[in-house]
Amino acid sequence: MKRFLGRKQLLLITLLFMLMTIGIAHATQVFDAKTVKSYSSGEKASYLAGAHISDGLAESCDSCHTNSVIDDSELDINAGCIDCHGTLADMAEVTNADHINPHDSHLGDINCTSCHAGHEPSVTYCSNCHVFDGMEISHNNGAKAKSQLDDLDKYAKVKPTYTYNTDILIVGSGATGSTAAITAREANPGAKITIIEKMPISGGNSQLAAGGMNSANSIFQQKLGIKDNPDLMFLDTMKGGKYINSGVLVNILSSQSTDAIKWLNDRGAVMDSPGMGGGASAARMHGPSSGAFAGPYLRDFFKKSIANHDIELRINSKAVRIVTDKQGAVTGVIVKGKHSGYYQINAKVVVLASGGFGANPDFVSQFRPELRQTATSNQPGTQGDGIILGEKIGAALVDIKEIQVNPTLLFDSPVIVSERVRGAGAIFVNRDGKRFISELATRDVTSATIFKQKGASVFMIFDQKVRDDVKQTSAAFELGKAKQSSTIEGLAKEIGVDPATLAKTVRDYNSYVDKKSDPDFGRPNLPAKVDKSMFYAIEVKPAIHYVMGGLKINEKTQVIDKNGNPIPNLLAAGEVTGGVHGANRLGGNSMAETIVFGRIAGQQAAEALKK
Ligand code: MEZ
Repeated sequence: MKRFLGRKQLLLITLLFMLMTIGIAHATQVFDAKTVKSYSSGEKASYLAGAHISDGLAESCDSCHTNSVIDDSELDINAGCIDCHGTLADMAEVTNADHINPHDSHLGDINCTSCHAGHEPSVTYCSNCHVFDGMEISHNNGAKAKSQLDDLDKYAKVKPTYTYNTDILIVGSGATGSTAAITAREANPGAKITIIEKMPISGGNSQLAAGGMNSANSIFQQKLGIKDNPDLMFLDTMKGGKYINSGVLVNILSSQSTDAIKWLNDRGAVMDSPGMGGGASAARMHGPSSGAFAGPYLRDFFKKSIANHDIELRINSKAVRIVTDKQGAVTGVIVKGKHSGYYQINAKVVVLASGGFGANPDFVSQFRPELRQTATSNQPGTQGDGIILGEKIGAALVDIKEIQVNPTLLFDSPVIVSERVRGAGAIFVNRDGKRFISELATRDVTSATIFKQKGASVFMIFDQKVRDDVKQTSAAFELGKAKQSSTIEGLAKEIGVDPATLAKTVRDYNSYVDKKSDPDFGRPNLPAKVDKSMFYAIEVKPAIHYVMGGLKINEKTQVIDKNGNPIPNLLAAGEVTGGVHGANRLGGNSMAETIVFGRIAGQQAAEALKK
């Protein structure tokens, strides 16, 4: 045999044989008495593995782990869950709930293990936003995800145990990272493109977007005869940002926004319904006309596109350090895989698309201490990792103190009631039953004014027409947080304000709609009276929604260092960067930024491979 096989081959065969033996032993091993005992009583019995063992549903580790090596994707374990319990859609039929069905949600088709953990208490992604009464999923009692904030310093010295090579590495799987990946793939069909996502679910923060994406002079505005142009969007954005934005970046945003919506449309994501947003001179916030929320709609589109474009997506994979060579050029990233541990991904170019830090109270309160206790609309992964990682290798930061507080978080819930609802005709009233601002003022002004109202929360009042026209009120109804009545006076009683005052407020407002002018607060659009029964009220309060600051980039999305030079091989786009929105972002400009700058980053990454 030695004559035919070299030393290496022999070693390989021996290794394979050993692995097979271990595999067989593993496959046939049933739980020993100690394991059964430890998982059958006490805390462990309530974890999924424990519950399965003590209920006699699992005979051995193999009942759940069909593969002895657990991959970060957790696909093998999930195949096991599906084998016994059916798909997510099957489970949705079983858990068909009154209000919210956790198995049929805006998060789309996700792994069972995104919410259910085997050997520790489950921390469901969705319980960060929702409270499911009586939900016992082995067993978290509604626990929120732990803050992902861990001092990235502790990773400074970790040693990767193996390396992996790719051409373009994208950190973050939201709209920006996905757009960059697809653009790079279209520009370079042969490149290896990898996206890493630290959360168990892809889609980032942008998958929670409700309202839509700004685009000036879009194909859809043209069809509807809406007069708008990029210059107007530029002026609105600069004014909204209090003129501290980078004019160069805003010019790119507005001038390329027209094509960005067409880019999506040409690939099957149709954002054909423009609505009005705060601080905008035209209805340019585009969402799908089906009324679907823009974020989940685009997330589904991106998920499919990523799969169809042969782009590798690694979930449960957190970037913990950017690797540079002696000249300071980026050569890759150290990753902490949930199961695979620390390893290094070498890449010719790295794109940071990892979002902001709105869910990180420690980060936020460094700059705005008064916001420490303020709620957030952000998903729990929005911790500022990319900003910290970039800064550690010398990236400059801009506008880092500029944190956006969105005025309309649904009370006692992290769901934003979209600006489109006000754009379609909802009005604000305070506890005195009076309007107190133009409903389409910019977010900074509106939030500051709401903080000054009694109770620091207010009501959005609207009628059946608005409810039918914009679906973005639906979360309030699904969560049981909307009040309703067939009369304005009845609604006033529901929310505890004086009926006669609220009736006068609505009467006055309706007369302004007739006159097309709001003498009280100068609201720029008065689309419809509040006069079609039923009438509704939703209590809202301000919440941290977005961070305007981040890594400094140039017009090519190259990350700029503290000396003003591009850091070689490092690009960034989206909320991880600063400069586009200045001191205050206009609603709809974030989605526009993800597509516009995601495309530039993708083109630049593909370009970099040619060098
Ligand atoms: O861009 C946003 O944050 C946005 C449009 C939010 C919303 O009100 O829907």
